Amino acid sequence: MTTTERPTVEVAASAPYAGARTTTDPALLAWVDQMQALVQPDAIVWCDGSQREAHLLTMQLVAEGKLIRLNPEWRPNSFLARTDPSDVARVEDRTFICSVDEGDAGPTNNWREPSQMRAELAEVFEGSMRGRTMYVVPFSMGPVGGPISQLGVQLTDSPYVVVSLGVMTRMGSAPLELIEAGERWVPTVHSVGYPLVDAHGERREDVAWPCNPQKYIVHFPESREVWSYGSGYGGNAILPKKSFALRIASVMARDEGWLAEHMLTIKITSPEGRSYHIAAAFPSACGKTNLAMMRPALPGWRVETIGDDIAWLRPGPDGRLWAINPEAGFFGVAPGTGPATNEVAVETLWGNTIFTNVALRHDGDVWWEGLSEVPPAHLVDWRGEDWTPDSGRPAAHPNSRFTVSAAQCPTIADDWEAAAGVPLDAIIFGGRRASNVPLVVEARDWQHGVFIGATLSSEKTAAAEGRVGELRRDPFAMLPFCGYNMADYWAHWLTVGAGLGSKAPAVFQVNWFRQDAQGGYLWPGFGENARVLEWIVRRVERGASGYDTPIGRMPQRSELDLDGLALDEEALDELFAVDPQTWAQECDSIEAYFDTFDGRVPAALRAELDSLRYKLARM
Ligand code: GTP
Ligand code: SPV
Ligand code: MN
Repeated sequence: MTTTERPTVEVAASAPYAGARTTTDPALLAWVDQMQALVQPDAIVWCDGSQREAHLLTMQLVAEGKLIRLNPEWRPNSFLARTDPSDVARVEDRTFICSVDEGDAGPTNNWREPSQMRAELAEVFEGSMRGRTMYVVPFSMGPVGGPISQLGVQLTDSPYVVVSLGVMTRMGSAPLELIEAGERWVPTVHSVGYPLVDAHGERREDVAWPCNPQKYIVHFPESREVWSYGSGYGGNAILPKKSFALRIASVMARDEGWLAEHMLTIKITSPEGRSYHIAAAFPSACGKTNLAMMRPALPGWRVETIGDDIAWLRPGPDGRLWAINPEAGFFGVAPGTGPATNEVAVETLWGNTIFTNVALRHDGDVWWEGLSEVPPAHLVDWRGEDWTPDSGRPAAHPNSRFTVSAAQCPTIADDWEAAAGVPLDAIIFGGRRASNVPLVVEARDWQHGVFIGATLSSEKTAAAEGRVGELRRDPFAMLPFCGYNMADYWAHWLTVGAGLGSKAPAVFQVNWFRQDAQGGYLWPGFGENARVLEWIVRRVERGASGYDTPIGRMPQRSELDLDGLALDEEALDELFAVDPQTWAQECDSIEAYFDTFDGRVPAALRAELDSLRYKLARM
């Protein structure tokens, strides 16, 4: 039998939506066959990415009680998903990098020996889709056919994930055609780990959010594969996003001379009408979406959105660094998103949105902390329980999220889908630091910028399981996402910079989260961050000089537009304070951190540390 003659789809009586085609690609077919034999689904559906398909799957999810339709009067074509309370965030301690050599995963990743992990996976995946449909979802990260774009296929038994993939990626027939034309693609497989039929043929009822207490988010960097088991939460289950576009892509990028980064991308236009492109890396839940959708508080400035979470950067034929947003949608943090903080996001979410773990209003709309100043008197919280403002717990989960198409964003830039990307003028690193790190500082050069990125630290947020608020190193905001040895990744950044030479983007560090003695934020943040972006643009234009400090270049007071801000001198001093003593301690902690990398830290970064210590000592 030739591949084209094979039976196309086996449709289970219980599967209301059944895609109608298969593929002519022998490698893809062989892989799907092999996976089918392992996970034993009742049916296989090849997804075409059509609106009709998304509609039918959504209707199916509503019928099964897995999505709640919101009141179309307030939120047309929008839905609420409530996860199992145990499945609300990324599980970093169950995320594995299975490189052949343990040293290639490095001390910041959980390493497992590949063949041992394969054996474990074979066990948990065996029969894991019994009683369910397996969806085959071909996808493109980046515009279909673009020179920086990459292809992949996700197998999943979660229609919620399929619908999410339809928003977050370009999926279906168009990427499949490229795969059939012989383009490279990455296989990814996902199961919620809740089969409906056991090994003895015994059936059980489905639940609203199937998942498994045992979770595996597994990456094989050499063979470029992803296996995810037990979770339906976005960061664990939407595999093209963190698993492929960051963990696997970072390894591809290392091998091929590009960069896969946890960065937003914007286009910013000055009152003089000059436009620049900026990418910024902040750890999870540290303000990327907000900066990407900023409405500048400074008159005459305009920010347009290109991406809010991931950027792929590649040196272009002109010697500059070009960026694309590989995603097609936003999987953004809901809490804190409101008219006063991120009005653009609020406008983006008018309809066609999937909300996960937010609260439900009695009028059938959604609510979360920060959407309005005064909470509604009565809500159904993210667990489906009654809630009032004095319940003493948040109504929406702190990591509740929205999934929405980027095209729906009112500030989306006209070049956001430019296949070759946009040329970067500046790169920003940031994090949540209650103390020590100033509002803004410019790196002296690329190498110093890599040092700043490598030593980035931030207080932990609800985006991952674990204790919130704890300070940890999060180099390049990539701690949970770098698919290889972090020290080798720093070396790769140095190599890319050497290739760019004088055409490399300028590098900056920002901190919106510095606190006063009472624990209040010193800086108003959000749209007011435009004042910092203005200085960054002026530095790129060589219109501001700043002044040198041991940790980099900071703005002269006169160079920062603080008009109309209620900031006293004391707060300003604190925002830019560089204390030689606490910085000396910071240096000790950096050295101890570098020492965990088994001699792999590039000498250039050790030299940066030495030079920082020298300058601090002479302050
Ligand atoms: P991921 O999607 O997890 O990668 O997060 P992100 O980096 O896109 O974070 P996001 O922009 O969603 O912001 C996370 C939280 O930080 C939200 O609750 C925001 O309201 C808050 N936040 C964002 N920008 C600022 C700021 O400038 N100042 C303050 N104080 N809070 C901010
Ligand atoms: C993050 O945690 O950095 C996110 C959300 O962007 S998730 O896709 O869940 O990882
Ligand atoms: Mn993120």
